[in-house]
Amino acid sequence: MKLIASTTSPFARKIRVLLIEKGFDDIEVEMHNPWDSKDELLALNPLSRVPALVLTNGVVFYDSALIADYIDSTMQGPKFVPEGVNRWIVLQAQAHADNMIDVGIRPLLERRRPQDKQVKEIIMRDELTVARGVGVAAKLVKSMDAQLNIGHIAIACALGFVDFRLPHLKWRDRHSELSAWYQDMRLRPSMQTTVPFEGEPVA
Ligand SMILES: N[C@@H](CCC(=O)N[C@@H](CS)C(=O)NCC(=O)O)C(=O)O
Repeated sequence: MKLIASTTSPFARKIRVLLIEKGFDDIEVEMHNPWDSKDELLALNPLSRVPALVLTNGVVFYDSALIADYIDSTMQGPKFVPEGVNRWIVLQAQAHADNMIDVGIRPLLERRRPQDKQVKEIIMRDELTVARGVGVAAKLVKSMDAQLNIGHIAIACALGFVDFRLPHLKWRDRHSELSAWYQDMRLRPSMQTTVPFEGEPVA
């Protein structure tokens, strides 16, 4: 089995953290820059996105929620997607975090365009949405059982993304409880070994 990731992708980070928390820190992780759309990545995921999980039989899964579910359902170790009512709360937390990142990537891409072509309204609207999303994430963390689950991991990776890409949002100023929770999450070895960085290749 091999995980296709990038050094910066928060979605790939979620899967890397999950694997480490489950005790599979020796799974091969291959870094690609999805924005380059090189043939090696396209052969695995024609949509040119990370993460993708390559199984030993050659089957490739992509979309981080599907990969997380597959890993949690089929691999040994503690469970991070609970059964019962909690399941839906936890999966909603994951969906919320993933959607926050989806929205947060847009102003990032907009800012990469030449300055005179950037649409400031798009940047402002999307950043405001992310800021609101952090507020909802704070409520979701409070609503979940304390035992670590995929919702916690997803929210932590989304906050890591905001710190990395949108630090000017200064979310800690408005969410002290979430900030304290995230401080504990950040210190977990799984989070420490997956801190995003602009390396070679980047995404
Ligand atoms: N819904 C997907 C989103 C994956 C995604 O957007 N990955 C980004 C990196 S953070 C990517 O590969 N972007 C390249 C592109 O969209 O062309 C998931 O959860 O895996």
